[in-house]
Amino acid sequence: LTSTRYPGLKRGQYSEVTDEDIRAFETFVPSRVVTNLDEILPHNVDWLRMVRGTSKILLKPKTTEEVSQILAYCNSRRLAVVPQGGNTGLVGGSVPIFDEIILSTSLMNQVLSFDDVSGILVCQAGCVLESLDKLMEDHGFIMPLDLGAKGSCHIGGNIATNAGGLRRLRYGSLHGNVLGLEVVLPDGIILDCLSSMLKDNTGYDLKQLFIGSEGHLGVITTASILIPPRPKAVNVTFLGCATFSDVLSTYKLARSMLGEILSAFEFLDDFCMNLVETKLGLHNPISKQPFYVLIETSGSNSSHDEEKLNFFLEKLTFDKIARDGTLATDLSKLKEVWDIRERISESLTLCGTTYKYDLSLPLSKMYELVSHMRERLGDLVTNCVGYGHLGDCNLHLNFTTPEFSEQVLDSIEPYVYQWTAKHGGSISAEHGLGLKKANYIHYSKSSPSVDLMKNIKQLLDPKVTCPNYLLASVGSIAKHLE
Ligand code: FAD
Ligand code: 2HG
Ligand code: ZN
Repeated sequence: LTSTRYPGLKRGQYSEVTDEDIRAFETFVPSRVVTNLDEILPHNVDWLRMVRGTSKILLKPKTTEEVSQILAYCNSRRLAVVPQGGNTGLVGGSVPIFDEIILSTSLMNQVLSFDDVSGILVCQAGCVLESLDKLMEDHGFIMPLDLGAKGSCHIGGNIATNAGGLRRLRYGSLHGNVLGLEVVLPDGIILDCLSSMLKDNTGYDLKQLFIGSEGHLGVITTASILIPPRPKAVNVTFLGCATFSDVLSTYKLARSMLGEILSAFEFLDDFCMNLVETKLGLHNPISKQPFYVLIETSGSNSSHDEEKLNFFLEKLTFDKIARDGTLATDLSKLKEVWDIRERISESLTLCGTTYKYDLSLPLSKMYELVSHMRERLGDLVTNCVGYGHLGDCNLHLNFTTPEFSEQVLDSIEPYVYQWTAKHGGSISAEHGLGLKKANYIHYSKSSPSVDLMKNIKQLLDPKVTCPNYLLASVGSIAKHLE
């Protein structure tokens, strides 16, 4: 079966779900086998509404043992499976392409333990990030990651994509914060790497393989995470700059003058600001400028932090690096400013089709690409915007057109990837490969690296049949190109 929706994509040699299979699933997850197509629909379509599968079955396990039974059965029957968390992924990896079984972690939402001395949280994969953060707040702690999709994304999905987000600058990546994982392998075996110890150098650190593996190698069922104490003083300053070079000078100064209290450094261009103003009705708290910078500080002593911030702001103004700015200290103003940054993706979805690029680039080259693409595409696109996690060297470059255009896509890809590779960047900084980027991995990884990834997939999921193993998920899934 070749898909007319995705030319070139062909369903693999997998079985189709029969009534007998449904009866078997009913014994594993009683009353949690969904076959009603209306109920399945939101799980078949991705957040960007660009990738749509045709799955007719959704399974909602509650326990690791249930996941294990499901995967062991699917493996023996050669049924394809796609693991799904909050379905907020941006690269088309969280939904089926054909009729894969959707395994949702939405009912795996139990917090198993939290130790407020060590700060170690153990929870199931389906816990929603924002709920975990609220719970941690009650204990005086903070989740080490935060992102615009916090209200829907699951911690298992965050770990499976190694999500970066808005706090990575301060707390580092999930490769460091995740202490242990429990994972169910494609054949149903439960791999217990659920250590809650800070140090463990006995053999290979296997859990790392699953962080950022996008559901290719197994289903993450439980995680143990090191949670930092919640900072007592949080301030946000929102600044306007005339040039991108001034944005970079602001960053350099912020690192030297704010030091250990700097917890986020985000930027957006005025094209983004126009979108959040016109599409979402958000309010720009400062005068119009070509670039905006959001700087967050988090510390333990508010007067000490404010003093540092004031010196920093004075210097920026004196040196004419920033043209305007505002300081937010109370919660509602903090949220107002963060909304401007966090809701850019949402505003883009209201413009028609979005073409998304999530790139790591040297800071000196970051905005050059945006300007260059704006010139290259001209009137072909309605919007060409640049924003992102500047403190992580991570640019989000987005384009929109009223409707999908093959011509626009061909003018962007693979050009953007070639440009990125030429400057030593990464073609996917934090969103992963999913369906959309998998064929471009060679721009960021060497052939021996890709071959080793394929061998690892083959080892863990020997029944996989597709030639492009990186498009394959758990249980010999059918997402592949031929
Ligand atoms: P899903 O979208 O359901 O799945 C993502 C991938 O992980 C899929 O390949 C899926 O098969 C796999 N998967 C899910 N759960 C499991 C599991 N338990 N075991 C194995 N595999 C699994 N990302 C960033 O890095 N930084 C950001 O700042 C950021 N901001 C965002 C803002 C918005 C508004 C949106 C919509 C997305 C944003 N993202 C960001 C994308 C990001 O990847 C996701 O939001 C999040 O990490 C995915 O979690 P999820 O539970 O929705 O996973
Ligand atoms: C963000 O940082 C997310 O806002 C989404 O990673 C980026 O939509 C995007 O391009
Ligand atoms: Zn991001």
